[in-house]
Amino acid sequence: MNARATAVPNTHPPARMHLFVAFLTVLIGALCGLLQAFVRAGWIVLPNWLSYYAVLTVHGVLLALVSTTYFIFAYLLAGNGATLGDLSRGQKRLVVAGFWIMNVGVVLAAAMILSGNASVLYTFYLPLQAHPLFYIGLALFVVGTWAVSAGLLAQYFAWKKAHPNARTPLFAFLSTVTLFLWWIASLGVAATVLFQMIPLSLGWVRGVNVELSRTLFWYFGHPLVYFWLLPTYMVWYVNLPKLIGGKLFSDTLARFAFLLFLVFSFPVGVHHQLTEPGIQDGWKFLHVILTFMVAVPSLMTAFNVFASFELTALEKGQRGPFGWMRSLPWSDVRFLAPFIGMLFFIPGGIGGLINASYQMNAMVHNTLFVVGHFHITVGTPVMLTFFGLSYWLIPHLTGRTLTPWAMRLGLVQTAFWASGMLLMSTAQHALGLMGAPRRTDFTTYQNHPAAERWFDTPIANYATMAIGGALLFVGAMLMIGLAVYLAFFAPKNAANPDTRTAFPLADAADPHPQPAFLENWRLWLTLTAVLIFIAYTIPLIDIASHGAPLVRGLRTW
Ligand code: HEM
Ligand SMILES: [Cu+2]
Repeated sequence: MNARATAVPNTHPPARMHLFVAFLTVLIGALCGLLQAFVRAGWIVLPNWLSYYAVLTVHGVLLALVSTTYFIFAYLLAGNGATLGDLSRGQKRLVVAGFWIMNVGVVLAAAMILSGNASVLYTFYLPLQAHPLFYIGLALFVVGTWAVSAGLLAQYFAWKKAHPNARTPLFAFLSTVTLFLWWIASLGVAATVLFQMIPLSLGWVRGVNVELSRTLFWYFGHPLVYFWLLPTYMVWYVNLPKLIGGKLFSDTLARFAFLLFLVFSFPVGVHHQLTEPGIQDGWKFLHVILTFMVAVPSLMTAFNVFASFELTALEKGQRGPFGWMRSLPWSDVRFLAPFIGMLFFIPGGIGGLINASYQMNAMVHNTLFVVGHFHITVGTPVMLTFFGLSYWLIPHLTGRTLTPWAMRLGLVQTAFWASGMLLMSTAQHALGLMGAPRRTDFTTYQNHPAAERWFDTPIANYATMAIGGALLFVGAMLMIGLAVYLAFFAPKNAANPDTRTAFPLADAADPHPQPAFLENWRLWLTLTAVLIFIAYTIPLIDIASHGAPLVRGLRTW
């Protein structure tokens, strides 16, 4: 073997399998998105056997819940392999078993949605009642993620035991925080699925406490967005500085920001329930205040990432306030795609502050504004980062190479996604401010004048949304085509088949050992638990003891 050859860790095969499913779900999810945008513009009418709400449920479930999770596990597996090495036999078994359990869960849930038995949207709020197999599928999916996470966490703790004096590589540290966050978050959704939804759908109980279920859902739902964002930030911290030929500004700051995300992601879920009666406003106030705390690690991240760009520019001899711009590799899709994602995150974050503000929330609640918001958060910063990542991760995992023409097509793909999202999300934000609701099939509300404006205003127009949606769809298809090419057809490195694209790991500019308390998991997990306890105990007791009468399940479709 060549001296420069990178040993292939045994995390590669499961990482490849996860990536495969991720792209498959993007394919179906994007098709649904296109249909939704066209239906709402009045351009197409779905056949009778296909309900708008089934399509919308597939879209939300597959893109937001499923594809993200598979992308994340693929990335974490590959990165843990690159920094910690092989999984033990037992760990690998857990990971592979988890992958298949997740798949069974996804197939069950998808089959129920597509057969019209689970048009409950991706939030599956009670009292909407789906077929029991939908909930069983969800439960299996979550259990599968627990197994994969357990394998990865076990790998980390085994590594730590074997290297008592070494400091954990940055990637593995950040990956561990992410997995802890997922574990703690998923307990909430598991609780409502197992103890409320499955018993209700099987007819074991006559009614359920809806407010309790929603609160458990959002206890999970907010940290869920951090489960998407943390791996995205990992790409920005660990991989991007290397790809641009520089260093991460501060390793310590990155670790600390992640710990703050862990702590502050949980006691904030009620900011999704500001319009709900049944939760006292004092608690809503507390959750809103804590929500604004999450801005702190977010700004720390923005600072750290842009400081890394600046540092790289200085090292390359670029000076002046815009020197960093001249030093970045604009024609490298592996950099450009995540970078555009970052740009979208600026209005995305501002929109988040609007949603979280008590009074402004009342204006935008349940309108298309919210849909615009999550397409420029999870739909762009997260997705474009995963897409950009694929251009090197797939070659890394398959031993093939990113050819120059694939790189160029990748830039085109990124341009389609970015311009499509710009159009679609701008239209959605504006339509929302004009009162257009989210989650509705085509309707003109009996030609109500307010609704007619949604079809004939510039920009704030369903047609703009649909044109954006079409561009996005092209972007998604190009991405999938390129992923297939990179996985199966791109040339192997002919000169030296043993050398594969490395997993790019940046050095940090602050090499001194960081404070030991950063790796004191007991401390951080306790702090997380204490904040959860403070934020949720009394509201949950209130909801359980003064709740509205139990409600029977409903099938509205
Ligand atoms: C081809 C690209 C996409 C198109 C054309 C598209 C289009 C749409 C449209 C028009 C809606 C609004 C439907 C309504 O409220 O009636 C929607 C909802 C949604 N989209 Fe997308 N989208 C795309 C990609 C994505 C991605 C990549 C994600 C997340 C990773 C995503 C997540 C969601 C979610 C969670 C909803 C809300 C579902 C619900 O309200 O239950 N979309 N999308
Ligand atoms: Cu939230």
